[in-house]
Amino acid sequence: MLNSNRVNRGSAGGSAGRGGRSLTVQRNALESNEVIAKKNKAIFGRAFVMNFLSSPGSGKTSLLESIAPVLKSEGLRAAVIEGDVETDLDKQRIDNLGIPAYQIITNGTCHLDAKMVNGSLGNLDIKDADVIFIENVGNLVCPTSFNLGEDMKVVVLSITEGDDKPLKYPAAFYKSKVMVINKMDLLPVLDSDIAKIKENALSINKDLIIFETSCKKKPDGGVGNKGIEDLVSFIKEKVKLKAEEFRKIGGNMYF
Ligand SMILES: Nc1nc2c(ncn2[C@@H]2O[C@H](COP(=O)(O)OP(=O)(O)O)[C@@H](O)[C@H]2O)c(=O)[nH]1
Ligand SMILES: [Mg+2]
Repeated sequence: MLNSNRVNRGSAGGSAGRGGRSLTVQRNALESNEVIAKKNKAIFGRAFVMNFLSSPGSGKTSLLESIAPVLKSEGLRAAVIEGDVETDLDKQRIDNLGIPAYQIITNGTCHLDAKMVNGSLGNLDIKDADVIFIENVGNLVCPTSFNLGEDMKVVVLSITEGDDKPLKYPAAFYKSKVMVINKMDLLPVLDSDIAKIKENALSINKDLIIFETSCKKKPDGGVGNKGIEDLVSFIKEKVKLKAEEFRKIGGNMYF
């Protein structure tokens, strides 16, 4: 069914020769990215690392604002690496939570790569971090190609975006372990078909773990809802498992 929706746009490389050269350059870039990603993984150590992907505005930063303070209140240490093409506005939001954050400004590049993240690690105190969140640049295409050394990619899709997006941007859903369906509070005023979003996403990746969240603040300022609570529990469990695994192998596995 998926193939019938695909449009064949031919080679992006022009002539076969130029296309071949460009593919070689791309492959080399991805191979050297893998080498640095492995180094990042070693530096991350026992911290559990989540790489958040989504379209701009799906709620990546809002999710971090909802989750990180809860983790902090439960004694877990979080750190955030922000990726943005132009500004440090998202870092400012994380700073307001009193959580260590570093902003990578890509100057127009549409994704984070392992080298950019590696460069950030000397500027962010992650020595005692239990969990590190990476907010990637907002789009569902380029960030999917780059391993940053994370433990998992998390794709965020807000219900305003349409149930066809998993089919249109399959790599983001195929490469992620978790999908967060955000802005669930808007359901009463939208025609979003949550069952269809899930069906489409699971047709791309049958193992996706799905959370339904709302980051909308309550009158008391809190954002507690079952989706956020479930996501926090999931992260806590992963933090625990990663630390155990790290202890078991004496911290040497990734070197
Ligand atoms: N109603 C509603 N608005 C949300 C929710 N999550 C985020 N937003 C709003 O969506 C906009 C974009 O959110 P942001 O976290 O900056 O998205 P990002 O670009 O993915 O980091 C902001 O105005 C948020 O307040 C949600 O769950 N419900
Ligand atoms: Mg953001």
